[in-house]
Amino acid sequence: MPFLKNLHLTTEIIYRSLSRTLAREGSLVNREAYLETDGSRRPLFVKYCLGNKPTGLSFSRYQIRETNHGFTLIEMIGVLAVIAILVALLLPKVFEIIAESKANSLVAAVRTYETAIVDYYADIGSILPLDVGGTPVVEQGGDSANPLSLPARLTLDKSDPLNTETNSWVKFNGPYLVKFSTNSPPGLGSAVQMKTRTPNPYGTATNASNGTYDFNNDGNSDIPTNAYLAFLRITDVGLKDFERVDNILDRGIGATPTERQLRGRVKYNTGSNVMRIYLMHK
Ligand SMILES: [Ca+2]
Ligand SMILES: [Ca+2]
Repeated sequence: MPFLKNLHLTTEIIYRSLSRTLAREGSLVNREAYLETDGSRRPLFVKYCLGNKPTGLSFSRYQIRETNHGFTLIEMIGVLAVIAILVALLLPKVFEIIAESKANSLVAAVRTYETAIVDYYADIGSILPLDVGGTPVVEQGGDSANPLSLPARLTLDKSDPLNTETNSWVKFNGPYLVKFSTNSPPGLGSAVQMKTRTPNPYGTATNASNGTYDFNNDGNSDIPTNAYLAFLRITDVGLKDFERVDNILDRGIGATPTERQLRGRVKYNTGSNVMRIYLMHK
C-alpha cells in the first residue's frame, strides 16, 4: 500500500519517508520508490536511494509502493476474468466443431456401407443377407451380433466356416466391410442396425418410421413396390444431431423442419429419437 502518493516533496522528504519505513518495518525489501519528474515515471531503487543521496536531482512527485514481483490479487482476478470470458466465447464453438465432426464421421461411414452393399450386390445379385443355405432373405433385426444379419454377412470372410459354399455362397467374396458394430455406432447415437425389408408400396406417404424414402421432395415414397430396401436405424440421436446429418445428406430437401424429418434419405422420429438413413434398394 502506498503510504505517500502524488505529493509535491523535496528529496529530503523522500529520504525521511524511506527511513521511517525502514525504521517502522525493519526492511525495505519488496518496496520500490518511483520518481516522477516531467511527466515521466522512473523507478528509483530503494537500496541505491538510501546509500547515495542524489542531491542534484529535483523531483516533483514520488510514491512508494509494495511489490512482490508476482501477480497481485487484482491482477490475478483480471487475468482469470479474461480467461473466463474467452472460454465462454469459445466453448460453444468447440462443442459445435465436435458435433459437426461426429456428424461427418457418420456420413463417411454411410458412404462406406453403400460401397460395401454395392460390391456385395455385384457378387450375389441381391442386397439381402444370405441364409445358411445361400438364399438371400429379408432380415429385419440388422444387429451385427446376429450372423444372419446383413452387417454380419458383409463383414464375414469368405473362408469363414459360416460360408457353407452352397448356392449363392459360392459367389460370396467377403469381407465387403471391415467393421460394423451395432453397439458402437459411428459418430452418433447409442446403437446402429443395418436392416433389410420390403418397402411400403410406391407412392406411399412417408412417415418417420415406415419403409418409405422420398427423394424428389413431394412427400411420397419413390422406392418401387417390389424392391428390397437396406437402411440404417440409429437410436438416441438428438434433434440437433439429426439436423447436422440431414444438412449434409439431404440439403435442400424439405422446406420445414417436419418435411426435413420425413423427406429425403435421412428421416427422424422426434418422439423416439430414432434416425433412419436409406442405403440402397433393389
Ligand atoms: Ca417422392
Ligand atoms: Ca431428410
